[in-house]
Amino acid sequence: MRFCPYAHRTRLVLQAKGIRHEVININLRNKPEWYFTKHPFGKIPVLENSKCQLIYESVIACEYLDDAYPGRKLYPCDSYERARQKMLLDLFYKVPHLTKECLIALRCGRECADLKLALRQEFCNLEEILGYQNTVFFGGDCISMIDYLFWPWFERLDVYGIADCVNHTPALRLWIAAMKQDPTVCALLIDKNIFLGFLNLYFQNNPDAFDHGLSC
Ligand SMILES: N[C@@H](CCC(=O)N[C@@H](CS)C(=O)NCC(=O)O)C(=O)O
Repeated sequence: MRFCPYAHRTRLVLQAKGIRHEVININLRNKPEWYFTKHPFGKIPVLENSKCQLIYESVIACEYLDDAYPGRKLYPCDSYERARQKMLLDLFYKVPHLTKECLIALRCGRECADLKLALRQEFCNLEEILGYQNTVFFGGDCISMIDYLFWPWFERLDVYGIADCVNHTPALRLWIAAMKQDPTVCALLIDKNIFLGFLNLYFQNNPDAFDHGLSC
């Protein structure tokens, strides 16, 4: 849970909106039976509200939180701007898969030049959008939902060993720098050593990988 980019999205929104919550981490290599009563396939994240209603799929969960709770609205109120953020999200759909495949290839000592090339292409597309809009963030000059929905994969570039994939996208690098200044992003930054420790254990198939860095 602590290392899952999809769960990270929902935690960003909970934090940005100041929603009081409790996080329950699941060991994905040893899922508790009860968890399947929360999600049919035992995937994370799942939100459970005070009425015991369950919401899964990170993008849906984030939108639900934005709609159902007070605090600053992360999606724009304007219908077109909201639709535009969803179109941007659609453009992003290859990034989670490509970053994961790059990580697996690097960790398994496999060639990943083609995967990195494909990822760079996706980043060039995002770069073009920032250049065309001439804004720091994807939704404009202020951080908004789309930035939080993208962020977890960019935070992971370094620990995954693929930070060089943004070398040729200066606007995207400026966006990353701006994101790192955001109090919500800062509050949830994952300690690099703990993350690397998790990845080492995970790729050794160690069942305790998901508990790495937790104190009893
Ligand atoms: N589309 C889902 C993806 C969630 C997902 O794949 N989560 C991974 C962890 S990063 C998971 O639950 N894996 C465990 C499994 O597949 O059994 C979302 O956006 O929430």
